[in-house]
Amino acid sequence: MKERLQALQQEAVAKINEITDDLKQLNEIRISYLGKKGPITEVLKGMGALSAEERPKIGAIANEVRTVIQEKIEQKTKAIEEAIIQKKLASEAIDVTLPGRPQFLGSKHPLTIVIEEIEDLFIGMGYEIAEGPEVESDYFNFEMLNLPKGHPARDMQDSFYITEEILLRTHTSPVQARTMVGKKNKESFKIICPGKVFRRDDDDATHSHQFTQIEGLVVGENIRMSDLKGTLEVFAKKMFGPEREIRLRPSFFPFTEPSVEMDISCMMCAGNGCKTCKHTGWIEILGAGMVHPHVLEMAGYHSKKFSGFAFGMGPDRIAMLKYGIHDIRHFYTNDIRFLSQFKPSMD
Ligand code: FA5
Repeated sequence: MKERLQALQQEAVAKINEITDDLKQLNEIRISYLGKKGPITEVLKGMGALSAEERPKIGAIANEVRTVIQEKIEQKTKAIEEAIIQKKLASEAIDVTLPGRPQFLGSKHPLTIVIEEIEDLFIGMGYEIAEGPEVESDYFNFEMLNLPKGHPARDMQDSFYITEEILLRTHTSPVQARTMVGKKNKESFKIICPGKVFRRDDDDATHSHQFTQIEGLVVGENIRMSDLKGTLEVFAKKMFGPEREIRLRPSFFPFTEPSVEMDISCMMCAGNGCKTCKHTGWIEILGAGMVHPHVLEMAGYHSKKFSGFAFGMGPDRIAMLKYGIHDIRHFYTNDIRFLSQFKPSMD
C-alpha cells in the first residue's frame, strides 16, 4: 500500500510538472488524484483490511501524499497566474519615452476676428449688440425701410425670395426697424447688428451671394451728421490705423437722408494711388446717413423730437483689405491652410 501511494505521488507530481500554462488541466489533475473518486481515496478505503499497527502508518503516508500533491498544485497554480499577469503587464506596458501625439489647435475664422474687433470697438463706445432673423419678411427688409413694393431701389439688392412675403434678408438694416419698433418707451439707444445676409449676386473675387454685414444705428435727441462723421472716423482709425483719413461722398439709400458713402485713404499707398485703390487714393468702406424721418415715424418715433444716424458695412471686404486677401471666396471654401493663418490683433 505504501508503494502504491508513493507511486501515485510520483505519477501526480510528474503530470503537474508537465503542465506549463493550463490552469484547467491542473484542476483536472487535482480532481482526478485528490477527489472523492480518486485513487488515493480508493487506497484509503482499503485500510480496513490492515492491522491496527499498520493503519496509522499508512494513514500518515496517505495524508503526506495528499499534502505533497496539494502543495505542488498550489505552487503550480501560483506560478501560472503570475506568468499570466506578467504577460498582460508586458503587453499593456506604456512607453513613457514615446513622443506625444501633436494636438492641432483650431483658430478663429478671419471674419469672426474682424467682426469681434468691430463689436469690441462699438461696445467700448456704449453700443449694444442686436440681432435679427436671417429669414426675414419683405415688410422689415424693405417696406419699413422706405422701400415700398415696386420701388426701383429694391433692384440695388437682388433677393432670394422664399414666398412673396418672405425672403433671405439682403442686408442687416431690417434689424434697425425691428429694434425701433421693439422699443416700447421710444427711448434713445445705440446698437450694432452683425449677421449674415444674402443676395442674388454672381460670385466673383469681390462678390459673394452670402456675406456678412454690420449695421449701426443711433437714435436720440439732437443726433447730428457730425456725430456720424466723428463715429466713423474713430472706427476707421481704429480698424485701419491712426494715419487713415476719411471722406464722405453723397450717395443714396431710401432709408437715410442725406446718405453718404465713406471712403478711407488707401493704406497700401498712403493715398498716392495704387492697384488696391484703383489709383484713386481712396477705398470705399461703407454706406451711411441720417435716418430718414419717414423710417423713424413708421417705427413709432416722433421725427420732430428724435433723429438718428445709421451705417452699414461689409466685414468680408474689410477683412480682405486688412489681411490682403484677394478673393472673397476663400472665406467660404473652408480650406484649413487658408483659415489657420489668421490671429486676432492683440492691441
Ligand atoms: C447696404 O446694404 C445698406 N443697408 C447699408 C446702409 C446701412 C446704408 C445703413 C445706410 C445706412 P450696400 O448694398 O452698399 O448697402 O452694402 C453694404 C456693404 O456690404 C458694402 O459696402 C459691401 O462691403 C458689402 N457688400 C455688398 N454686396 C456684397 C457682395 N455681394 N459680396 C460681399 N460684400 C458685399
